[in-house]
Amino acid sequence: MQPPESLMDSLRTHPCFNEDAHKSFARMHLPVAPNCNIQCNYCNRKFDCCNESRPGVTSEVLSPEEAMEKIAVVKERIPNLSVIAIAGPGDPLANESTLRTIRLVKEGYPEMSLCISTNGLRLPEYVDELYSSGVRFVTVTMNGVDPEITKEVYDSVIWNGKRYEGREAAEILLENQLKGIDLCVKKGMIVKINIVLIPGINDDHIPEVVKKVKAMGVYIVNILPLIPVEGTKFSHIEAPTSEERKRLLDLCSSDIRMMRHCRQCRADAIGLLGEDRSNEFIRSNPCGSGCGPSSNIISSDNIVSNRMAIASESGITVDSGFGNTKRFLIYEDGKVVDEVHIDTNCNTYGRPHSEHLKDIISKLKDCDTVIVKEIGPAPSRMLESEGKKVIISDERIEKLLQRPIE
Ligand code: CLF
Ligand code: SF4
Repeated sequence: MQPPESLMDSLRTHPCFNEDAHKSFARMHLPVAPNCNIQCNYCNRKFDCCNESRPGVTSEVLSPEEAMEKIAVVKERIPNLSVIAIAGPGDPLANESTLRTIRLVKEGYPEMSLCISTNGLRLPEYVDELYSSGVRFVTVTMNGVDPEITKEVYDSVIWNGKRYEGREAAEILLENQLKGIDLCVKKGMIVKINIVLIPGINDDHIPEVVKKVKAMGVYIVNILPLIPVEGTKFSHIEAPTSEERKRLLDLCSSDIRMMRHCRQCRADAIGLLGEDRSNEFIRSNPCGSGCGPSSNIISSDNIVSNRMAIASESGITVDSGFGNTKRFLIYEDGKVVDEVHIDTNCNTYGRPHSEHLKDIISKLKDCDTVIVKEIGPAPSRMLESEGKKVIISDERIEKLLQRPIE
């Protein structure tokens, strides 16, 4: 189906919906949606590592406000960013923060195309709001149109506060997916269907799914190979080969436009498809698995080489005072090289505040510059007596580090 004329420009720059755009235009996923309302038998969102790339994985979950700050940083570094999307790590429509984020993005970055990827369970009730909030690209992951087949794909569905399993769960999900797709198409949104190819479960059924969604006015279909993940019901199923997937893509391409360049992105993916740069922008190293602290958001141009401790909980601005910060990010040559955590509950155990300050200072002993949002005269003197430079600032870290520290 031909998309509305008014969306042709957005389509021209969408790296997923338009293969010609995927080498020149970047997308950014905002991981603001941790909750999910169904359980797919191939999904395990507990595993979280910055080295793993697949849907459902993220290195951090952001609030809408943090997501906005992150966009500003990413936009400066990736000027060809054209799409802002919400794709998890759970289901966007099972999280209130999704719509709040979308509205903020629409207001702050009206030039961006907005995209969401959902399981479709709550799509019918959100179509109007998504549309009025500027979302024009919608992906629904739909693994079958026959509940007898899809009941094998889903462990459970939470609907109206009740948990369903088996055929009943599959019927509820399917009814909402079809209704949601229909409403989106009628609204003039561009719809993509993702189908996970699960050998032995839905492989023979996929052509029927494609025919059905084509008849409904869906623009493009994406067949993704199952990634067998540890700890899931489908961990024992072997992933389909690229030949098996290609055979299906070829078979179905006479019916509808097929996506062949999907990279099965993480929920916090950033950059061109195939060149994920999310690791550059995470605020800290949360996985502790040897990935190393991110060299994130910092440009090293014009930076005087020294070891600086910056009080920042957001990782984006200098946002905390010396005595109450939960952490210092340690920078060398403009890059994050370490992180120092401060126990801010210590005063509740009756220790004098001066002990707490001494503790912090000893943790920063090998830093020559300390940058904080605020600091009292006593700790400031203590630091200076140890030869450390104290800078008070509430600037963006990136900006701050772009000029030499005198
Ligand atoms: Fe993200 Fe998905 Fe929007 Fe693209 S990804 S929400 S449509 S902006 Fe793209 Fe990644 Fe494949 Fe998704 S390559 S997994 S299809
Ligand atoms: Fe995981 Fe997405 Fe399925 Fe939810 S809908 S269980 S997040 S794959």
